[in-house]
Amino acid sequence: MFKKILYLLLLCLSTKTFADDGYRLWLKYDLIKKQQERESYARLTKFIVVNSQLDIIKTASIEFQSGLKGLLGKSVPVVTSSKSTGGIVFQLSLNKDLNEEGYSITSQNGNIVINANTEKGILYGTFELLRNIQTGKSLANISIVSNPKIQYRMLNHWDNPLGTIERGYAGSSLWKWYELPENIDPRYKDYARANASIGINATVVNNVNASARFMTKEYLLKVKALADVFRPYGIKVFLSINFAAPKILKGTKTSDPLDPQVRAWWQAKTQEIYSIIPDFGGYLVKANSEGEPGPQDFGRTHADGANMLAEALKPYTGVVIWRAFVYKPSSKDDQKGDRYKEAYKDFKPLDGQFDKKVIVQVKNGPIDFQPREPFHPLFGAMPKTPLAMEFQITQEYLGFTTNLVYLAPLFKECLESDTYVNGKGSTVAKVIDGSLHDYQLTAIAGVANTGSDRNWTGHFMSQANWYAFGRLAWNHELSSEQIADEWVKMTLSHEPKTVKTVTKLLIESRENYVNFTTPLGLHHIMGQGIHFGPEPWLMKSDRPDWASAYYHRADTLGIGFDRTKNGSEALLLYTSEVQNQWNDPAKTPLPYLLWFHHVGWKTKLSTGNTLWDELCTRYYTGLASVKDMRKQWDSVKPNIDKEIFEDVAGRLAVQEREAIWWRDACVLYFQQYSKMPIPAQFPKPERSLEEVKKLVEIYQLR
Ligand code: BDP
Repeated sequence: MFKKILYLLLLCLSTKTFADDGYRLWLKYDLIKKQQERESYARLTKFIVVNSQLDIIKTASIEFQSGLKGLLGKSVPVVTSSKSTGGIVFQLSLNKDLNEEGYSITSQNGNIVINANTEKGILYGTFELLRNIQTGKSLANISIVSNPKIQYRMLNHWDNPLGTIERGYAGSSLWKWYELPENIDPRYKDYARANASIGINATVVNNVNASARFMTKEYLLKVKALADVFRPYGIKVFLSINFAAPKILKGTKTSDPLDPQVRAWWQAKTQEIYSIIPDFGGYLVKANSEGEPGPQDFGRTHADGANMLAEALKPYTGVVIWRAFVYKPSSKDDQKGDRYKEAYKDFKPLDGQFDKKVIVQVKNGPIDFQPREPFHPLFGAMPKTPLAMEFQITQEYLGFTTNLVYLAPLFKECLESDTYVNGKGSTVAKVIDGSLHDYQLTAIAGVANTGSDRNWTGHFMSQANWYAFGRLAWNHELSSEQIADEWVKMTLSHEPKTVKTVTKLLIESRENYVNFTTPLGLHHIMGQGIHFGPEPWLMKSDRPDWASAYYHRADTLGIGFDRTKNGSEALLLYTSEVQNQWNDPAKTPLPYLLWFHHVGWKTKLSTGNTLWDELCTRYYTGLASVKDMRKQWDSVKPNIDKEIFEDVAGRLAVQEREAIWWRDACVLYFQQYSKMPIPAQFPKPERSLEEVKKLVEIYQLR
């Protein structure tokens, strides 16, 4: 009897599938199902040769062991040398083909050798090898050489001291500031592992709208505790600073960057920081933007402010990352006023005036992380100043955590845009990886989407955006498909049809989102403040350029923002080749049309439709595509963990509701101007514009 119960219990345990809560991200290391496959990997991973005591190397070998334990179900011994074959060798030795963090993985005399110039290279190579196993690639005759194209691959956390996250939708901050430095949440380490696995090597832990308290000794000790956890994973900590910190903390009477006392304050503060965190990464600064203090408060320039901080960092390895996200309300008499041009106007004249330690961080587009933007006109315009890319991973304008939107295509679209500054092929990617202008510093930042939610990102599928950001930061030449394919295999399933279906769903998701929210180049027509849901009817705001009408300019004649020489002239900020692409409304690609032109409702487009009909078509097909996404997701149900399946399915249902909301709002609102009927093939919205407008209150979004 007892034996029987025991047998049943064992059977039960061995067949039970545990619900997956998504915590393990893409580092699941679940046992590979096919025994034959496991054995083929096991034959090549009999031992690991490690003969270094460096912390990061230790991290790599521990990760490798735990990875293989999970994937192959066996313990792999770590040895300091071996004469036998069939093992992995960590080889820290000079390799001219590799840069500081690069690695090679090759089959050599029956072993697989991970070679790198530094311990960080070994760590990244280890994760690459694991990824090869996780995604089912053969290791026989493996031959990989990989160098990161960008030096600083960073996350920017907009996390506040009291645990909230600006534009964060996945719970509260990961950092428990009050409990630090004494209490170290084990999650800090898992955060570091996840980042290291995709090559992220820097993190800014606090909001760009920065509290000065991060400069106090108390907080620096908390930050140090985080830095200590991240260091063995090759991750450096940066801090966002409040430019007025010297005055706020009562160290000086002013924060004027040319004031000797202010300069001395920053020097002393920087020295203190390095005495606490010797490998501190540096400062990230939002200045004179959206009410934040900055050098212009004292009649100084952004360069004056940045150079003061660079001077303070001079004795150390740190750098200054100065953000170009600035815009002032244009004055009433400025007929050509356009937020599009603000950063360019402020920064372009400063090219050549920044210290060598300064990087200027530019958002991908000129307005603000919209579902689609043309590339920022500063890219290519500052050959003497290293420019960093700032992408947003958190979905501030892309439906928070109820919308499945895979962002790799958005990132790639910007990176592959051609600035033409040095002729054809002068892509944004080549600007930021330094190859175009020979920048000595290179950086790329992603505004993080992580939070305290168990699955880190709220929407399970948004994990793919964190993953994609890291992979592209390492190598912007990877394709969106390739990254999606890897991610699906590592997190969801290996079953070929599932991989294909989910990859397709991811790839199409961003265009679908654009279609049901801001098709044809519409932008910034979302709910005010919250940046969620539609609000195209917003005519006035505290600032003109926060109102939707400022951007869509709908009237009885047409819709769109004329940014040509007849309008705001923003288009003139680009090279003539780029201008040629977007100058003529008849030739402007439809995704950018209303970014640059005010187009008549009845104008015929390349699709054969009038503008009005095309606009309606996009809203309706956008919704249809969400319905289709739901079907695609349902079709993979048998191969997806139940908990994850249900959660994503539920969010997709909400997304459909939101797509109807957007469609109804925009079609009904713009129809007031076009005065044209909704094309006959589409059913009319079931509610009135007034009813749709009320949803903001009903959902309590304000
Ligand atoms: C906008 C956000 C705001 C940020 C700002 C920034 O709405 O919360 O503080 O960007 O990047 O997208 O500084």
